[in-house]
Parts: sequence; structure tokens; C-alpha cells
Amino acid sequence: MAIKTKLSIFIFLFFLINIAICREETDPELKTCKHQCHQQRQYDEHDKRICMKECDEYHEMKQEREKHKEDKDDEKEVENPYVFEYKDFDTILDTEDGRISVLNMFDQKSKLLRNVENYGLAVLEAKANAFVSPHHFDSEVIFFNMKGRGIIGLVEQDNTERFNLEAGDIIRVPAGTPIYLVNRDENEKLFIAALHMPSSPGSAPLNFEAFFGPAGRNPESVLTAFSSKVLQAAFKTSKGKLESVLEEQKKERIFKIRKEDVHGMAPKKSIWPFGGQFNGPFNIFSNKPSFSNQFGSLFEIGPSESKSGLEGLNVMLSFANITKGSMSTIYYNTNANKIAFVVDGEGYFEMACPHYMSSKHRKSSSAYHKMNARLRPGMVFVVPAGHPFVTIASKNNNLKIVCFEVNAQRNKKLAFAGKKNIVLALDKTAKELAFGLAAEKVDEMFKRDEEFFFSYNVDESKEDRGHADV
Ligand SMILES: *[C@@H]1O[C@H](CO)[C@@H](O)[C@H](O)[C@H]1NC(C)=O
Ligand SMILES: [Cu+2]
Repeated sequence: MAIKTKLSIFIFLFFLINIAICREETDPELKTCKHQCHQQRQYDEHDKRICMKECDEYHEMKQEREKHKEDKDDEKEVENPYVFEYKDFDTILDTEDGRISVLNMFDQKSKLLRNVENYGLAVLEAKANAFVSPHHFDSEVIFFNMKGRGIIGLVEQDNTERFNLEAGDIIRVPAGTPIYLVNRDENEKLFIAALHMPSSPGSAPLNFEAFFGPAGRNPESVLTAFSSKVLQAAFKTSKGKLESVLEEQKKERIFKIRKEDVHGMAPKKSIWPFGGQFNGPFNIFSNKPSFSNQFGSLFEIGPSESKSGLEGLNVMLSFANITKGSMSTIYYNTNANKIAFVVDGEGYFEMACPHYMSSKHRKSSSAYHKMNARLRPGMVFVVPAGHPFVTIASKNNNLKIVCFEVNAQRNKKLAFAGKKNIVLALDKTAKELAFGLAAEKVDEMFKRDEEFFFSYNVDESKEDRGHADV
């Protein structure tokens, strides 16, 4: 028994010594510190021990500080679940003459995005005079032509309707409709954003599958999924003939075409007053802006807009053009969840979120997390309903943002700042109770003449420089 105890004490001491050695070995500063304690001639043994202890304490503090610094660094790299960059998109088609990339919200594992998880965003980029082969989607789609001049062909059961697409045009493509696209400009690229949504409210989350076909092999036509016997019977033809037709097209799905072919596809002027099966495009700039001043403008089209094609869809589209060096007000959407795509310019985004918790802040008392990001063209950010946010344009360029707002019915934009804001709107008693100040004092701060867009100018002599320098 006694021997056993002695042995365990020995082992215990052995480990202690080892740990001490390891520590000293790993940190030269601690080693030097302790060494100097021994070198002090005027120190007696007691002094030396205190000195060593101080070295250890200092070393612990230093380690703590370093750990903290690492935490901070981690925090910087924590992915903002509301913000997506181009690398987060899946490129479903990538050719010399154009590409299609998709961001499927359902694939994002973050619970914070469940409000938009049934939606997907696709971006098409087509070079001058490029042709995008016929394909269809298993989802309802709204196209927004962000830049450039296009043609869209929508295939009906017995013919094809073609429309020109200008910048700012919106067109709804019913689920399953075969479409093709053409960039009819000889020089400029065509950029189209597309919101994909389930074709009926109750249907399963979006698969987001593009079906290419009937002709061509890269990617393969959907028809290649069928057995040769089925195809021979269906087309009443021989195997050889089948292959020669279906596989003749060796080009990729987006390719440059001749000018004559582009002209050949120009939409016919419709003389038939009732039009075809499809709603033609509706231009977002054909409406007066909802807000406009020298600091920016906001154009919107919602489901109540007749002939927009958005009837019954519960989706609103908007285009914000924030003047360089300006900002939008701090506001939130009461019902709508915003999927925003940065078209042009650069800037900064800030949003308050009570849901997001980094692991380090789980116990922190501050309930709202500041979600922020620098904005560059091609980036997407999501703003769920009820979340106050701002967007700010850089000093150098206007910031242009296309937004798809889902669940737009009954939506209101409620601002904290500007001519109309929810603080001014508070009745006097509630305002005084809420602020603990005279209502006039509160109004003094919250009153201003501009609405929705402001200059992003802060008197730096009075303010600390914040994070939001853009
Ligand atoms: C954006 O606003 C600027 C003025 O600040 C204007 O010159 C420009 O044409 C606007 N762009 C679009 C696409 O509306
Ligand atoms: Cu949140």
C-alpha cells in the first residue's frame, strides 16, 4: 500500500516536472524570465520563488491574451450565413461564350435561411451574339434582365413566342416552359438574374434542375435517358438516323451565332391585339420610382401591378441605385424576405440579427449580432423579414442592387430614419416612455427632410471611425 502511494506520488511529480519542462521549452520568454530570477544576486531563495511565480503568471496572461486574439481572428473568418460570393454558386454550364450559375438556398444548411429555402437564384452571363440552347426548369422562374439586350424565345405547344429583353425587363416563365435566349448585342455582354421558385406553394423544395434538350450532347439531352428502342418507336425511325439527328450538334449549350441568325430571330411585331399565351416583358423603369432623390432611387414592381406577370406570385422585384457616397435608410421589411444581388458598384451592408450566435458569443449579453459584408458585383445577401439593415455605396461608384422579395403581399418597408419613420410615428406618450425623454427631444434627433436615401457623410471630428468606412 505504502509503496503504491509513493509510486503514484513519484509519477505525479514526474508529470509535473515534465509539464514544467515542456512549458519552458515551448516559450523562450518564460525560460529567460526564470533564468533571470536565478541570476539576481540580491535575491534569497524566497525572493527567487516569488520571481519565478511572477514569471509563470505573466506567461499565463500572455497565453490567455494570445488565445483571445485567435478567437478574434476566428470571428473575422466566420462565414456570414446571409452573404454569398460567386464561389458559393454552382456553375451548371460553363462555356467559352457564357455560363449559368445557380445558388440554391435549399442547399444552404443554415437554419437562418429557412424563409428562403424554397428559392434559388440563377445568373446567366452570355457574350455578344451568344445563343443559349433550349432548356426548361422544374420550377417557376422570373427573369430580370440586369444588363444588355437579349431575345427570349418561349415555346408553346404549337409555336414559339419571342420577345426582346431590355435592361430592367422582367419576364415570368411558367414552370416547365422550354426557353432559349440570345444576346442580340454585337459587343456587350448580357446579364440576367433569375429567381426560381416551387411551381406550387405546396410542392417539395426546389430541385433546381435544368433539362437540356432535345438536341446536343454537352450536357446531354434529356432524351439520352431513354432507351434506344423507346426513341426509335417514339420517332418512328432507325437507330442510325436517330443518332445522326440528336447527336449532330457537337457545340456546347451556349455558343456564338452569326449576325444573320440573330436578326432572323428578332421578334415579330404583334398585330394581333390579344397577344399570345405568355405575358411579355414588363420594364421596372416604366414605373415612377418609389423613392428618388440625389442620393439614390428605388424602383419596385409587385404582384398588384397588372400586366407585370407577377400577379398571384407573392413576389416583388426591386432595383436600387444608390448614389456613390450615399446610403439607404435603416429599415426592415414587415413580411418580405429579400434576396439581393449586387449588379454593379461596390459598398457595404450591415444588418441586425438576433438569431445568429457565434459559438463564442452564446453567453454574451448583447442580443443582436451585427452581420456585415463588403459588397461587390456578383454577391448575394439575404435579409429576412423583420431584420433592420442598411446598404451603403462606396465613395467611387453607384451601388446597383436587384432584389427579389418573396412573401411580398402585405409587405411594408418600415424605416428608423428619414422623413417617415417609426419613431416619429410613435404617439407622444409612448415615445416619452420609451425614450425617457421629452418627445420634442426625441423628434429633434429623428426628424429629417430626406426620405429613404441619405448622404453617407459623418463628421469625423465628432465621431469615432466605425467599421463602416467604404
Ligand atoms: C443610377 O443613378 C445615376 C445617378 O446617380 C444615373 O446617372 C444612372 O443612370 C442610374 N442608373 C440606372 C441603371 O438607373
Ligand atoms: Cu436573424
